[in-house]
Amino acid sequence: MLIKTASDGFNHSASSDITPQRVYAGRRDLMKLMATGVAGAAMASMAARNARAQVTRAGKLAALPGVKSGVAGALTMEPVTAYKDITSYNNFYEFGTDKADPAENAHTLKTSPWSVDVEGLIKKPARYTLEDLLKLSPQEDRIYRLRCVEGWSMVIPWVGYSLSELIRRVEPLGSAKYVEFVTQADPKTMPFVTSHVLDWPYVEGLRMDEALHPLALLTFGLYGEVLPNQDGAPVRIVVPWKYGFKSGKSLVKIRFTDRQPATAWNKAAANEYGFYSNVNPNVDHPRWSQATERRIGEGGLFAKRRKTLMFNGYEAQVGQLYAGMDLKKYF
Ligand SMILES: Nc1nc2c(c(=O)[nH]1)N[C@H]1C(S)=C(S)[C@@H](COP(=O)(O)O)O[C@H]1N2
Ligand SMILES: [Mo]
Repeated sequence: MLIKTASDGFNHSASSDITPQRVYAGRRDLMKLMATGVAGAAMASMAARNARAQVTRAGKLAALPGVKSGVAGALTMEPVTAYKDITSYNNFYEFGTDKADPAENAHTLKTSPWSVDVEGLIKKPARYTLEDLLKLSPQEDRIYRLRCVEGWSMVIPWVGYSLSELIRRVEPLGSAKYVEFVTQADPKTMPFVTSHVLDWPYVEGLRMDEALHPLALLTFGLYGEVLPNQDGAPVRIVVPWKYGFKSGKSLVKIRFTDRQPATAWNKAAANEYGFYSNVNPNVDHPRWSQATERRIGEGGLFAKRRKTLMFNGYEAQVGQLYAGMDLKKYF
């Protein structure tokens, strides 16, 4: 059975045994290429074509075009989630806990002027203005899956560059083992930071080698435009192989430390949200399974849940970072 929607030519059914013709033809070509050893490059160029075909600017905010990313795993063949869904179904508790709250309330966030303090165990601590950061390295298109710990996912065309570009420039000391990300907590512009749902500011963290992994993205835009406020304007982190809450929004400070940072969700419920929080279908949340996910935008008749992939599908790229670790203990 072949199901093709007229609008985009992609099959929105969750069932992977139904193959859209376009992709199938590509796969046959790929089989031939496997033999010649250039399958990786072929896959990358197919994914890049897929990206160009699907991602047109929303025409709502300032343009922020990216160049094609050379980072393995930065693009995907999967259909991209609609701009409307990406910008109206959000978690950004500083603006409320309902999915619709951030889109409704985040207009009060003041994103200019903006700066990010980079400090701690580094040779070159500095305050970077947003303008400094925007031009520090070429902006790239990166289409990543985002898997929320709640059991839903999206495919988002981000614009940014590897966080490692910034880390390199500040020259971490040998003693720097972790990176802490502190996000904005301004009660004047963020109505819910007066609530006690979390211990503000929203803090996240990575181990140094995770932060240096080329997939970890310092993110300034989506759909070829600057970030909408509800998605973490003007700059956020995106760590695609981890649950969405590791990707802190509206970043104001990056601190290099020798100790594992105390993170917001870990402080709120340590038994439910570990420091690592790698996407892992084999480790359930204490209150629900993590084996499957609902792809936002896949509604209607064929809306089947998708199988959640190890490391959110980025195992080939990041699995090595966790070699030998007990992922049930370090969840
Ligand atoms: N500062 C801040 N960052 C945050 C959150 C938050 O509440 N506050 N929510 C996280 C969660 S749970 C998810 S799933 C993602 C959602 O990103 P999106 O709304 O852009 O899709 O942002 C993460 N970053
Ligand atoms: Mo989330």
